[in-house]
Amino acid sequence: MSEAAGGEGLGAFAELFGLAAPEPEDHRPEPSRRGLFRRLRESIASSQSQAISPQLAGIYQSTMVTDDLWDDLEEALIMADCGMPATMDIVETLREEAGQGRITSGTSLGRALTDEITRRLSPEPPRIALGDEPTVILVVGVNGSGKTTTIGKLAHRLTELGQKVVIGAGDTFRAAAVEQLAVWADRAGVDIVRQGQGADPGAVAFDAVAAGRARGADVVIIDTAGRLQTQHNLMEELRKVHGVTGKAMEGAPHHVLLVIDSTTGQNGLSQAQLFSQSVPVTGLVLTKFDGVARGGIVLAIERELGIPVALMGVGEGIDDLQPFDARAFAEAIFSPGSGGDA
Ligand SMILES: Nc1nc2c(ncn2[C@@H]2O[C@H](COP(=O)(O)OP(=O)(O)O)[C@@H](O)[C@H]2O)c(=O)[nH]1
Ligand SMILES: [Mg+2]
Repeated sequence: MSEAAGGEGLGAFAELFGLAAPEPEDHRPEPSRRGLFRRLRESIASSQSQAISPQLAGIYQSTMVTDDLWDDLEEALIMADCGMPATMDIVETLREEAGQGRITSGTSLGRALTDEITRRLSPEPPRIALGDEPTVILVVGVNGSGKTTTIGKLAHRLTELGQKVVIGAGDTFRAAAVEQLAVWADRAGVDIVRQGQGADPGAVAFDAVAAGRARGADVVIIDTAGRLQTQHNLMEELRKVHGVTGKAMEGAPHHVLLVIDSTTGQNGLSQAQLFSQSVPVTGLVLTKFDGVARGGIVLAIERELGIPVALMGVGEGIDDLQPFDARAFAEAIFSPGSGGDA
């Protein structure tokens, strides 16, 4: 069982969903943001030390603002997958701050960098507000990005918060996908609505919403396929599922979460562009952050498409999902020592 077992971090979830935070059963204090930062850092330290570490060391050891310092910063941002345009924006902003005398060393540059990334990623805190009727969440993303796993983790957290959850097995393309979701439903202790392999995913989504309403569910989460014969077919199918969901209940889906795997790097931006052309993506889930600690792609996505990050996957366990915290994210990637040796 992971460190986070037993409801740790529930307060942040309650906030994300606009729910009242539950009384902690064992009276352990909620972990602070520092605690979240530390855990993120621990989970990524080894993988990151191979990546951005030399640049970060270069930055934080610098006692003056030199050309080398700006080069290190630029490289660190590129290696963290922020993409060229976002990197250039950030460097320019920080150069202006340096010009105004607010950045005088590597350490103050590091602090300004974290502030700048936080500012860019959270103009306002992301919310997945829940209403009176079931709130319907459609989960989309390429195959293997972590959709099914995220749905299992999310169902678990919502259940812990006293919400009744129904999940719909809308990935009917692969038989194993329904089974995998059923295992997660079982673990989280929630109902699953499913049909056989090859069933119409729209029909499954419709049934899931109908079942959610009939059973008085608070949240209905719908899984989808991430791969079909062609990209065009996949996008058409998602558009259909989205439309059918709206027929089952006016206003649904209320949220469309796009799952992005941190390890896919720059490709995440094209994925976000592609998916948001077929469905209105309302939030991102950045998965597998534990593996690479890059994930700067969310800066590129925020810059190009204005889609905020809602959740972050930090492992394969049921508790390894956290509401996104821009500052903890920025610090986990760019703080001194986050590379292990700086
Ligand atoms: N390390 C790590 N692995 C993850 C995370 N999220 C998902 N995975 C793994 O990624 C693989 C694909 O996940 P899955 O949910 O099946 O992806 P889907 O095809 O989008 O439904 C599985 O082996 C998951 O255990 C995460 O946050 N961290
Ligand atoms: Mg899946």
